[in-house]
Amino acid sequence: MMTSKLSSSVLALSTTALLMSCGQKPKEQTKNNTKPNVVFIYADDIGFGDLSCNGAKTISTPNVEKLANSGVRFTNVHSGAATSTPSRYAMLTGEYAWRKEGTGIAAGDAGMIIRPQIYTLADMFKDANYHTAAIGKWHLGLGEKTGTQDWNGHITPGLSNIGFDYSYIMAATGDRVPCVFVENGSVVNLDPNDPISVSYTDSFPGVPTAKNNPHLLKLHPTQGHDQAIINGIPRIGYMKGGNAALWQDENIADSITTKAIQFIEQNQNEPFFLYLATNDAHVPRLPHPRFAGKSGMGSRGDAILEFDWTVGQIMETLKRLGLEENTIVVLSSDNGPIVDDGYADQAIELLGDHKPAGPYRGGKYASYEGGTRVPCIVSWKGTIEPKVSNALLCQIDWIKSFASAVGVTVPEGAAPDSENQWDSWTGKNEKGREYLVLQNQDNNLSITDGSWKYIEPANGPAYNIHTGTEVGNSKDPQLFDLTNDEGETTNCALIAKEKAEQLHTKLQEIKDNRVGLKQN
Ligand code: NG6
Ligand code: CA
Repeated sequence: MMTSKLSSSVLALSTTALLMSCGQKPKEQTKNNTKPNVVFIYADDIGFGDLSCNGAKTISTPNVEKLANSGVRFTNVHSGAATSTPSRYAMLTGEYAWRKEGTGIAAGDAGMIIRPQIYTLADMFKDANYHTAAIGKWHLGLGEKTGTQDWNGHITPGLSNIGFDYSYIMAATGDRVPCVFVENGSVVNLDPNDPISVSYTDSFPGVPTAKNNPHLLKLHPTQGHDQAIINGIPRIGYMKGGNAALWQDENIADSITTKAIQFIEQNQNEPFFLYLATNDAHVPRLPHPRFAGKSGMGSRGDAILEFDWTVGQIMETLKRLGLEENTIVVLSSDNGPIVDDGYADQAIELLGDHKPAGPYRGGKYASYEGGTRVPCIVSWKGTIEPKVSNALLCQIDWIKSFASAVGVTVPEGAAPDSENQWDSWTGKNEKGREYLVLQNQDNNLSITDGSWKYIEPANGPAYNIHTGTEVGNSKDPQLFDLTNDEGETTNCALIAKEKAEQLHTKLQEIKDNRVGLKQN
């Protein structure tokens, strides 16, 4: 590593000398002290109330708390959707996922959902000469078409086609096959004599399934999760082979964190953008044994402690390398919390008084605030004043906001639903958005202006068929006065008719407004 660094700086020097000797002005070198590094730490299924900085009393997350105390802690930031794939799609593209077919929760063999021609957050950072990486959970598909990836060769298109110089990812989720890491398009540690096969339709003859072999399981499903058995854990989808490449569930956080630290170390002398998407606290929750029993809340709580540990590791690395004051750290989550998401891991039994969504109603999958109102911290030591902000903002706004911060104009039509809210993200003001449209698991929409929330009448079950948790679908319009009723207990659609009408009209307008949408 030393050698290659040395030789590249020698190369840079000699290029400069060469250009100068030819009478040309050398292109200005990008220095780390001219552009801040940007690190996104993106949790999975961690709710607003799961962190002690947001008021959790029965669990302590000191590293997140320290970060919150050093930056802006937001109380009204939303993920773009109440589940992972659409939420991540919206965040990375700046386009509401409900505008785009095929952005629902992706299978592990889904084709790449963000096609190469779409302009992404990572493309934007590349335009600003950043070195970019995605490490951790991906869940936005890989390869040309669903079910056609060559897991034993080079999987393309992939993240390098949408702006990431480096990637080390889980293709989908911890509970979906293939249970392997993919580094720059190739499965890590693959033994060519034991090739991987993946199917989301058919089981592989001779390979035991969870459904027919419950005695082989070390963790049992409560819903679904009855197909492949990997490491004794039942999963979604079937998989055969690739034994040497399988991740160890207990080591996922360590692997991801190690790769993130390496990326920071290797890029400490240039501006970098790191999208670090943790597996914590998604199911199956198997945090490293050093966290076992530490939360007193079972593996869900322990996984939250593991997430906090990851945050601590990243902050320590930035400090050790002297990058703290030149790095913006953003922390958030892809959707609201869920307690039992399909495994008998005692999350419900051991929950006690803990409120994963804090004061908000619902959680993952839902139109209610708990579905998308997620933890969010933006910290930039020495530049951003610590404070609490109640501005209404969405992760979809990061692309245009950071573009303005690093001096990039996104191409015409790109990131059509994103707003430049840089002054709100940095706590200079609390203006935030005027309106925000959100989607639940069924793509049913709601709109909020920060004070009021309107959920459009919709077909579909009121409860998630697996988890039994409410998702907000109702045939009647719903209106909540968030200022006086943050827990959305009273539907005032029939009382505050004018407000309901106004938000309904606005929602239609935003739905119809496809102006500027890029063809893709
Ligand atoms: C659901 C899974 C759930 C989780 C979710 C995606 C079942 C019964 N439930 O279908 O366990 O994987 O999909 O979560 O299979 S997300 O956070 O990635 O959107
Ligand atoms: Ca999630």
